[in-house]
Amino acid sequence: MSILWQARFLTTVNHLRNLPNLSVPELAFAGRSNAGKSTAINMLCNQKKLAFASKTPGRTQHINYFSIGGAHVAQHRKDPTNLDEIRALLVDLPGYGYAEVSGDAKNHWNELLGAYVRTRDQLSALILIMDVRRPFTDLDKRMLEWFVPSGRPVHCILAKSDKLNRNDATNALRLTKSVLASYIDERGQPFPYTAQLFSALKRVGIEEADEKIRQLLGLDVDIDQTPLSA
Ligand SMILES: Nc1nc2c(ncn2[C@@H]2O[C@H](COP(=O)(O)OP(=O)(O)OP(=O)(O)O)[C@@H](O)[C@H]2O)c(=O)[nH]1
Ligand SMILES: [Mg+2]
Repeated sequence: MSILWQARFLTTVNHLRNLPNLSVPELAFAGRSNAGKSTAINMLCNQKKLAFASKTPGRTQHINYFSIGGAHVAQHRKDPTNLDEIRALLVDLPGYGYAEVSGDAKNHWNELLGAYVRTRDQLSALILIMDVRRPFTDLDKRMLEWFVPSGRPVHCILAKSDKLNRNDATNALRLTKSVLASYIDERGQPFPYTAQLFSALKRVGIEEADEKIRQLLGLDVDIDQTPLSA
């Protein structure tokens, strides 16, 4: 059982000024509309309807926050949101590149997404979800480049790997890793960027993603094994 399974809906946000005022690390799932962000979050948190996944692109239209930690005690309390016990946050971002969104709404989201990934201090790392059949479209590169200056880790999840045969999926992973390796810092060093294949349908890559996310959020110690006093 992963600590991610404790995830609970916390809040939904439409403006940067309303982002939760907690200082715990947060990890955001970014990617094109329909890439599989909400589905991956549901799968990793082992809950069918935590994040709203749908066949209709553009389904996630706000920034949705899920909290991790505290749920095991919250069940026994009247007030389910025990902010002090939240250890980390998962963030489901609205997808980009959805053609049907009107100009004004598109600008609003682009600005919100760009400002969020460029300025959010608590954002410890980015999960970039891409359809394995179309890794690194221009919009994905733009998203990555907004985040590069932070120097923080990026983990690419190539979703829907069930849509390709093993050979083509492996090639997509190799291509993704070579794009990631092309980013170097001012000292010529590579950034902490990683990638993996993932399929919610065939349950491929769930353990790998779970382990990576717990590591990125500093949650690698299972809460049940944490000593009460250090
Ligand atoms: N075959 C297959 N389909 C998937 C997989 N993951 C997601 N899907 C499907 O892709 C569609 C979009 O999934 P969502 O999780 O809603 O995508 P999203 O990235 O959250 O989309 P937005 O909220 O619009 O940004 C749904 O019909 C899912 O069932 C997968 O691993 N394999
Ligand atoms: Mg979504």
